[in-house]
Amino acid sequence: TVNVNNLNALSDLHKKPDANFTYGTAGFRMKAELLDSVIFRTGILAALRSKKLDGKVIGCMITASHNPAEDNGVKLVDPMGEMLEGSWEAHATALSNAESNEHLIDYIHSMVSSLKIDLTKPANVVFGRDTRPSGESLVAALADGLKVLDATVTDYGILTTPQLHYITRCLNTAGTPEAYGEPTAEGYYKKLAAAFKVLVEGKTKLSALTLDCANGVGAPKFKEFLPHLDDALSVKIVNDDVDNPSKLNLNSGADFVKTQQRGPIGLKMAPQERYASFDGDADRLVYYYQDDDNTFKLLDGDKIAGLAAMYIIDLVKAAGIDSISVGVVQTAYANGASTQYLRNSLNVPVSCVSTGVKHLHHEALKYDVGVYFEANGHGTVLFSPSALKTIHSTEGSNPAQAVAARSLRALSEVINQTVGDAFSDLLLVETILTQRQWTPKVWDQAYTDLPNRLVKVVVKDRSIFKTVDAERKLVEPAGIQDAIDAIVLKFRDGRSFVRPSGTEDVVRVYAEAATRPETDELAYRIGGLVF
Ligand code: NG1
Ligand code: ZN
Repeated sequence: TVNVNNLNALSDLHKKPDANFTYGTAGFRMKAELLDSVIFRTGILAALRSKKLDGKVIGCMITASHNPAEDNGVKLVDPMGEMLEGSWEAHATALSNAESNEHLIDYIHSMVSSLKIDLTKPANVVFGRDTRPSGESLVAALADGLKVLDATVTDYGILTTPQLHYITRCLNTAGTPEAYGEPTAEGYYKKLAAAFKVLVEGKTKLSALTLDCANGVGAPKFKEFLPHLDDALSVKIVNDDVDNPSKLNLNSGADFVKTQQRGPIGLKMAPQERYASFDGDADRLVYYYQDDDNTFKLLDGDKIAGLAAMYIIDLVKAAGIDSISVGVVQTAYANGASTQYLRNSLNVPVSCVSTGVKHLHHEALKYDVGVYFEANGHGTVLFSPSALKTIHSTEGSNPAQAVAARSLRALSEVINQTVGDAFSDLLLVETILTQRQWTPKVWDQAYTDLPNRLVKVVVKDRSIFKTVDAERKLVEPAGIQDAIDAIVLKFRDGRSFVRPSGTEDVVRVYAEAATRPETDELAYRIGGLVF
């Protein structure tokens, strides 16, 4: 059983405030001052998870991503670098809400017996954090939680979220045929850089990319990374001020650019140049440029997915291995024009799943090569074991096939297989643009986005909103969906859906239609149904 005295003493240092917590799609996330007890208990959970999995290494990332500087959060990473298994989210929530040390111990014991956790097994946990100042004391709370069950821990300091996912997978696969790389930031840089150099070898280098790091962890980490590229890529970093914590994500970063549909404040854009933004923990990426008539053009997660799918389909054909199935996974927030492009121009199967990366990741595993992106720029490409086997065993029967097969191998190395990764995705996009010698405008010409509008509606109780069909239909409150359908019918290319947010206390209304005025009117009318 658990050493109760030890737990009491440690838990008394991290008393639960009067609040209710939920481990949601983004883990726990809130004002940092509320998080101390939550993170302490997440440490206990991480150790239990490791023991349950026979001592496999569990990752723990302290970050609040694109949220304001005063927020923070925590997410657990399972052994292969994926998100915490869904069924454990409820345990995370229950532990965080236990009202007393006694309740906490009772819950731990109930987990131990119902999940058959052998407490004599070792627990191994690694953790990292973003640049938020609150991270330091929260790491101490986490370390205390890990002491409760005598976990062996390694503090990796400041990292991007995808780096921690990568390291977790490396540690758990070391010495096996699935070995993923050296379990350090340095190892990560080396792996990505080596693959990228193969992909752009012999091609004319593009003009410099301007990269907005949202004044977050992406800035120091991308600066560490650049020398590994040996000048294969020119990047000009902006918004790299991590010494002024209040600037984090402020008027900058991928979320700002995507939701505001404009460049970060203070960035002077020149026509036809390439720009990109990371979010605050460098797992999201969006690109953008300014057209000749000075209009702002966004190349979001949907555009990245389209570009990646197009390129991979071509490579697979060029390598003579088009038995490999390529599929794309989106959510309902994907622009309708992107879905049309994928289905009708690329002839690639497209699935739609609920919001949240774990759903996309899960669905993408069904394809030999599964491309998944949320419109907000979070996504990656997964290569199945059988696809990897084919790619590695293909030599090609002529030089062109051999080159394509080599590119596919390098692509599977440059792309982070654990989670959406802004560094990896940036290298993926730069690879394709370099290979094709494309400007952002040429990339953008694949299809034209339908005008769209995303609105937040504050309601009394968002829990009464229940959806089905990958969140595209409301079943409760009764009657609203019929009203939505009736309105949508009146709009050309109209599409709209309503769902409760998993991360904010709001209901989101999404609308798209043939023109901007029609889209705005559609969003307004649907919003009126919910309000
Ligand atoms: P919610 O708040 O459930 O809509 C948001 C994003 C998701 C995902 C999560 C996790 C939109 C519309 N929603 O979810 O895509 O990124 O946050 O961070 O962008
Ligand atoms: Zn993020």
